[in-house]
Amino acid sequence: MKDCLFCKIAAGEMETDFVYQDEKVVAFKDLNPQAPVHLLIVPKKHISDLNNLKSEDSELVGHIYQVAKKMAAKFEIADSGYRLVSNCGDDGGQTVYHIHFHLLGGRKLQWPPG
Ligand code: DGP
Repeated sequence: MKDCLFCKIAAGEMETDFVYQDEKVVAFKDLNPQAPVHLLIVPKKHISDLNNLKSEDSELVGHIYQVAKKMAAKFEIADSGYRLVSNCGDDGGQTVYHIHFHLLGGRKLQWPPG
């Protein structure tokens, strides 16, 4: 989608160091990390937010979870633990309206989040 930051990143139109990519998703480090490991896992398909996820996207979301598991192992946080989170809407803290999943780890995370 034109003018979507994460569409541009996923299409390779912006200087980005991908830590993972395949035909469906890309993963890269968050610009503003909230933990020692903070990756964003982003589908190449433009879906604005969780409210706009269709049943046909279920396989894609399952794939994202598999990629998250791989990245947790790659970044050595699998054993200590980590969090996979997708913010939705204003109250949810979403700032980029292209669905994405934050993979956070490398420190003890607080619950409930602020
Ligand atoms: P959210 O607030 O849940 O929509 O998360 C958006 C995240 O995207 C936020 O943690 C900062 C990150 N971000 C925004 N712009 C860029 C960018 O250009 N590059 C990278 N690597 N991360 C970005």
